[in-house]
Amino acid sequence: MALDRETRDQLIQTLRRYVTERLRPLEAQVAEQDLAPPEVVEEMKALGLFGLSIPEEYGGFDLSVEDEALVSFEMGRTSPAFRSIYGTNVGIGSQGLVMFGTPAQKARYLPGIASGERIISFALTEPEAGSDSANVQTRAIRDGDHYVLNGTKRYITNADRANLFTVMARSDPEKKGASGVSAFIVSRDLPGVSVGPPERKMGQQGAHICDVVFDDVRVPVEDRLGQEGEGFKIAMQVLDRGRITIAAICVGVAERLVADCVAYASERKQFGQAIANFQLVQAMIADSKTESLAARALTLEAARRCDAGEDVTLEAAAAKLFASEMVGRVADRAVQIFGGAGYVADYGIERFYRDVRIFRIYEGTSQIQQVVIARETLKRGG
Ligand code: COS
Repeated sequence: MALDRETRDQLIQTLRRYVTERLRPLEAQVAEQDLAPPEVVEEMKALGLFGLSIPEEYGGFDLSVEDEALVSFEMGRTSPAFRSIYGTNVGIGSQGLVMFGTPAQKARYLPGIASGERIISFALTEPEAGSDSANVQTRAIRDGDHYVLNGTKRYITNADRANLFTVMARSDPEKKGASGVSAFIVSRDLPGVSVGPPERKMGQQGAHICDVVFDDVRVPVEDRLGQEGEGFKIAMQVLDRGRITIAAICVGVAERLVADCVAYASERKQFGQAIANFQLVQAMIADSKTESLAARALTLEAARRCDAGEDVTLEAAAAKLFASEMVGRVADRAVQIFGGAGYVADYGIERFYRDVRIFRIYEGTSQIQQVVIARETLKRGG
């Protein structure tokens, strides 16, 4: 549902204030402690962030993809770890349920997801199924009115906080590829589900990724999403929408960094004047500004087409590819403009430089986006 202009502006203003006054001062602390304060999680619940994309009848805001992108532009203007707190609940964790769940499944799970009482993660990736996600080895073998799940999922965002997982597993071991995969909603408290410790990683401290292991986990048949064999397509459609959101976060981070560069370059003096006066510094600011505007336009175009019900596989991949590569270049220029201060930890710029690196990898690497874009372009004939 698209918000009316006034409500949308109010929401954006509220979030802008929250990011500026509340989240930005906490960035260094969250990175150091690798933990978001519990009171911030509670505030995000109160703001309704966990239910942005969940239908109103289940307690969410039911935002259009475009409005959600506008929210992500704002939430992108701080450490990406903050957005991760609710990210899987509004994004890849919940969207399979929203798009393909039965009314009974939605009624059972979505209200808790929208309120933030339940945390849901998306469990597709495995040790041997990263880019080649149709190669999932986790088994889901039918046994009466249950499926028995066995296997390991890897790098699962929010897994340590999750009490639900959207899991893609092979229900037909005879079929090697995508058509043998089904999707399930799996509760963390089922016997046989275990979660590994958070990985130590390059950036985005405060957002955790872990292994999730299924050892003879009996999942009731009524918790299968869609029909048997539809799990891969469900995952791909979830990722199409997720990629638009990742692009939007990249735009938000880029806008933040451009603003930080302008502020720093206006204050920092060399050769007797502010370095913002130097055209070689201006060139870096101009390139970053231009590219972030281009990514913003591309992201909004993909979001609007998605809202119009169009197939946006190509547009979502293009937005994600361009925006994630763009924010990498913007962060690199930010380090350059800040010079020595960009390299030391106190200014936070090197932290963003590390934080943004994952955008080119998760929810499909840049190379996978290129594959998707090329395939779709060839299919569409141009
Ligand atoms: N929407 C709907 N259906 C889709 C789809 C999409 N976006 N993408 C693929 N499908 C369908 C195909 O149409 C095909 O259906 P049919 O068999 O009925 O023709 C089926 O799914 C298999 O698709 P395809 O043959 O394209 O599968 P591939 O194994 O070649 O894989 C890529 C396609 C590489 C694009 C896919 O595996 C991918 O996106 N990988 C990256 C995964 C990823 O993002 N991982 C990050 C994990 S989440 S953090």
